[in-house]
Amino acid sequence: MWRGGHSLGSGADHKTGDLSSGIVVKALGGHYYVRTGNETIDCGLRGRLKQLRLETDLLAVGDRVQFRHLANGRGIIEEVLPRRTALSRKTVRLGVEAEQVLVANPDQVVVVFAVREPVPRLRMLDRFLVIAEMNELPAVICANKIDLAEEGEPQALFGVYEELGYQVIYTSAVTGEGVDALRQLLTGRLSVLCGPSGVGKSSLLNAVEPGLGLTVRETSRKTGKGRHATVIPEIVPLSLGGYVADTPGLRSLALWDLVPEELDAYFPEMRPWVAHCRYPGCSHIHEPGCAVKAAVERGEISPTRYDSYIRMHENLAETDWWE
Ligand SMILES: Nc1nc2c(ncn2[C@@H]2O[C@H](COP(=O)(O)OP(=O)(O)OP(=O)(O)O)[C@@H](O)[C@H]2O)c(=O)[nH]1
Ligand SMILES: [Mg+2]
Ligand SMILES: [Zn+2]
Repeated sequence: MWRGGHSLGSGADHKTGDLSSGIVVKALGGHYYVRTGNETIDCGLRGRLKQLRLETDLLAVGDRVQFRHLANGRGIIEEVLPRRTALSRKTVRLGVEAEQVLVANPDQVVVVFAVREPVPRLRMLDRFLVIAEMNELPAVICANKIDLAEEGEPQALFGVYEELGYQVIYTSAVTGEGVDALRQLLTGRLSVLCGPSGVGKSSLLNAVEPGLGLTVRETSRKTGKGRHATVIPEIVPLSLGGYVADTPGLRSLALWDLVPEELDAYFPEMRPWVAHCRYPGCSHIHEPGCAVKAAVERGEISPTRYDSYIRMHENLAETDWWE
């Protein structure tokens, strides 16, 4: 696993013409801000790299690059290293199916939900988990605002996910409980933080790293429609090593490229059963002899998770079912 950016690059003592390696932390209008050591260099892209690539994005935040230092303090990217992982969605470019990369090389997705305020919509959590599964990224759940909950309430809400094998950490940005565990989880990794508005993502990052100074909402309000950022513009370096993409953008990551027939593959608890259904291509909704439904009836699959599956299956034809 790639760990942080501390050992990368030569720091401030580089000479013009030297090659350094680094990671793209921000991409804006043809400028790529590359983190190397403890500095960030404004880089352009070598012309030969600019050839239109239809099948995937040329560069995204999280990409590791080799760049050359220029006399004016800027840099020029000479090479983009192969991506290890990606959080991406399918799109179509000039009639060709293509990949839009939201973050390159993430190590994990951290899905943040509040125990209360706002009331957790676990179906939305299930969608985030499906996105992580689709992208073959490990997902960790962070249940925040435990200071607002009754004794045992957080576990009652999120325990089912622990049983599924997902790591769940219980936190409060107010009391600081669980913040060490979150810090440990984020250190040395590139994490994509996602979750509904107002659950405390920015507050948690500020608690993990005082001085980060991310904007925290005074009161949580509903996100206006029309805010549909599909690219993640920036990843934030952590002083302990590691990077975090704190993004509202995932909300708009509709799963329109997922076909209903594939959905069962992204519910880990269903995987062992699908081969035992009577009919191949069973939707696990109305067919007789369905091993998944039988497992639900025996209590081996959570009824709420199964309900999420059914809703997602029904809604997959719709293009914008995030909000
Ligand atoms: N009681 C309590 N309040 C919290 C906690 N974490 C955050 N808050 C409050 O919840 C509100 C929203 O926090 P933010 O950190 O802005 O939430 P966010 O997830 O970054 O929201 P967006 O940026 O809109 O996606 C603020 O009023 C915070 O002070 C917590 O652990 N406990
Ligand atoms: Mg925020
Ligand atoms: Zn079935």
